[in-house]
Amino acid sequence: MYYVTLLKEEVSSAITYALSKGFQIHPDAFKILERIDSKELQTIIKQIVREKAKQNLFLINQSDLKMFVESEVDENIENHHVIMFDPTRKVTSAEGIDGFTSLFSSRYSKLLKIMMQRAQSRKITPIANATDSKLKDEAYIAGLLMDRKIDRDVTKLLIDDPTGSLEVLVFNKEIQEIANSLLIDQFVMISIGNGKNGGFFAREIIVPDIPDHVSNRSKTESYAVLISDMHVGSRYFMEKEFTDFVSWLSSPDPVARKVRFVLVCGDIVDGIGIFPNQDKELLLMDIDQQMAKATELLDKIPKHIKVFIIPGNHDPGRRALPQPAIPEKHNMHLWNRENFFMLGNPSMLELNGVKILMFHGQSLDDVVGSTPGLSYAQPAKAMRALLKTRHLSPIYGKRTPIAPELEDFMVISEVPDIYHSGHIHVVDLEMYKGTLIVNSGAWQSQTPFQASVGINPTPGIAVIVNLATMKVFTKDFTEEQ
Ligand code: D5M
Ligand code: FE
Ligand code: ZN
Repeated sequence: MYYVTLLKEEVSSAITYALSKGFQIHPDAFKILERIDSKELQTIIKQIVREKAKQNLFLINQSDLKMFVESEVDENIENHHVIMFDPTRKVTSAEGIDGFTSLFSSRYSKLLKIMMQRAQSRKITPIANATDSKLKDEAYIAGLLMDRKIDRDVTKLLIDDPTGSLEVLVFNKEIQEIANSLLIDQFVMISIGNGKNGGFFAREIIVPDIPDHVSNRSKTESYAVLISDMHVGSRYFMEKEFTDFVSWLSSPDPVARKVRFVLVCGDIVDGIGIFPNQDKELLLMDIDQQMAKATELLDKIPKHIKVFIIPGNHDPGRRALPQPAIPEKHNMHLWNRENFFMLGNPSMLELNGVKILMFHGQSLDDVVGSTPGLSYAQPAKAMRALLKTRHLSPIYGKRTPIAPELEDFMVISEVPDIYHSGHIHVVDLEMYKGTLIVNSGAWQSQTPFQASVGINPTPGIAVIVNLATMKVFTKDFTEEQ
């Protein structure tokens, strides 16, 4: 045992343990034992001994240990972050009708400002003036779509601006297609003409949309990993796959070595009382137990990776949008970590210069539910529809609760390079006018509710973006690693 006595105490006791269980240690494995965190070594050896004994294998070799070796973090890879917007300290929530009025008036003026970048915006007439007089040839109105009726061959749009309301008829088939895909309460600009029997008809409908743009890039090759919807505490939470994902972040895999950011887009836990009879689907019946478990799992993410977490509709805290960060009392541990950032929903970040909009995505239910041609199978298309309205949750008073804030924080004022949502539990990627749209799936297998409404989730997959090239790919942790 001459060999052993030269080693650190923790190393020699780990070796003694393995030998006592009838194991041999390959000389190559010996060489890397000292490079493993000595505090963890005993646990690691015990785990390897247990696993290999089950398979009747009694030799520990280098490949068993490699993943536990602490490798140096490359300090040349940038990990710069700026939190550009976080609603946590901004939410006030005005009450009742006053709040609703100010929310919509803020929405109108923010979107009008975005629209001002278009040449046609110079021809905008206040609705009060449009109804007073005979129109000039090219008159535009701009406002929020309050209502839409489809009567046989005619679509009727009711538009509001701060000066009044106007009904616009759409006869043209092509324009009708646009009119019928608009989301209620979204901002639109419409070129109108005087109809034959009084009234107004639409010549053209313009939505705010985003401009074609070249996205910002990181100067050094670095990766952001996008995930969401773990639903810790649910019977359907895929703990093994999620743990494998977290271990991968510390592995010697060349991509993993360059990951500097992990973005978690809501539904961290399954919550309590979120839907009827939820308790039948829970393993952990207490919100703090659920958060503690989530914390324990996330805590294994190595310290050189920055983790940004926003809440979803299952997490503790306010339910109405915009949501402040998950309250500190539920997860003091994560709040106090240097590499963890607890943010609100939605939030905007800049990671190595790349602008990323994070929004859990509750409103996608209303978008899919009200737009012909959209489905849960392709959430990126529904996300694109929101991007075109330059608003994350326009539809007021349906399934998505929206707080009557004085300012509308859900307007997409700045064009993101990456637009990240979850909620639908289906991984879907799309490039739209220079913005990478990502729906990051889930770590929860199909629930009875999802089965009953025909939602087929694609859980256990991480979305990985190279911030230097904007190339994106997925890594499936349901496959044998
Ligand atoms: O949402 C999980 C999935 O369930 C996601 O695909 C949206 C869908 N979902 C959620 N609520 C509803 C309702 N009320 N009707 C139809 N589909 C719904 P999660 O937020 O994780 O529960
Ligand atoms: Fe979810
Ligand atoms: Zn959700």
